[in-house]
Amino acid sequence: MRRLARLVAAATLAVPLAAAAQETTLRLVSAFPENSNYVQHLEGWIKQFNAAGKGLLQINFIGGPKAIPTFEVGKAVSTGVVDLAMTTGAFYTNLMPESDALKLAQVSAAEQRRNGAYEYINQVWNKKANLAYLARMVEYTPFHLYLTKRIDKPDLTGLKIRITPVYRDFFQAMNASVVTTPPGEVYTALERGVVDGYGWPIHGIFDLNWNEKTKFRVDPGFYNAEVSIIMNLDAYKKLSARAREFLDQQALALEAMNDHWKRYNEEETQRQAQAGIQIISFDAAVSKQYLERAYEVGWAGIIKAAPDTGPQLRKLLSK
Ligand code: 173
Repeated sequence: MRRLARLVAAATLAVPLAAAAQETTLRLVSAFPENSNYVQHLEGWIKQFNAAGKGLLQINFIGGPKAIPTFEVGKAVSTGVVDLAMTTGAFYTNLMPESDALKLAQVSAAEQRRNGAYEYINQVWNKKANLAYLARMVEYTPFHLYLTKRIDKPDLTGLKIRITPVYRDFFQAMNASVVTTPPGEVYTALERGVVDGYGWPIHGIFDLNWNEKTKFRVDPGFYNAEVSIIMNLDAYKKLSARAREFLDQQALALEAMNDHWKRYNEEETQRQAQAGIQIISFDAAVSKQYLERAYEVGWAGIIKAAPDTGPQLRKLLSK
């Protein structure tokens, strides 16, 4: 009996082990905190990815900035410490300054696949940072300036504002003094009065309780918030043709969900109003100047830092 039980155990073990030998598991980290809506969106995708990819390809979600700090995630993917990341270009400008250009896109991710932008992005990302650019999972989302103090014109003289590279050139052009922090440090900076405001998309300020410290939102919003999935290029090339095809399909499916943000942004805008966050807006002429200035200094910054690729990115990403 005991020998039979052992034989049965060995036989049932042998099958999953054989299957596991065919299956590749990719390690993924998030540069955004684990309690952000981005991670929620990501986890829904990973769940169906793993269900569909059984026996072929799986994703193991390692965690957020506690695993790898926000501004070190790009390097970790580039060097193969992890295979995949959910991050944004502003977080890996230390690898390639033009990564931050994706925020300036005025054409959709779907259009970027049609007009050659996606291909060009991959060429540049491959060559400069050993990265494959798989999919854009956030778009249709403006950034805003949020404040604890009122302003009546686009002049931030005397104000200290939390930034990432996304906002640096624009806020500095309005005379702000700036301090760079990852998302995970915004609440403490607000609480301690270290900053008088911050840049962030129209959605997500409730995820980390910033609403508690936010009095004003400046309209209009500007740019096009980008969150994407990037992959270590060697890990991508090492996949079997079948696994790579599956991954590409799944990436496309993630990107195809982006209409979600249109609805979500409307809900979040209402939620901000209900929370008593007041809107600061300017007259039509000043608003127009505000937006034009945002793009003008945004592209100038990219082209200065990356004169070799900036102009072509501008051509492919602008309307
Ligand atoms: O941290 C940020 O403000 C930032 O750069 C960003 C970029 C894309 C989406 C959300 C935040």
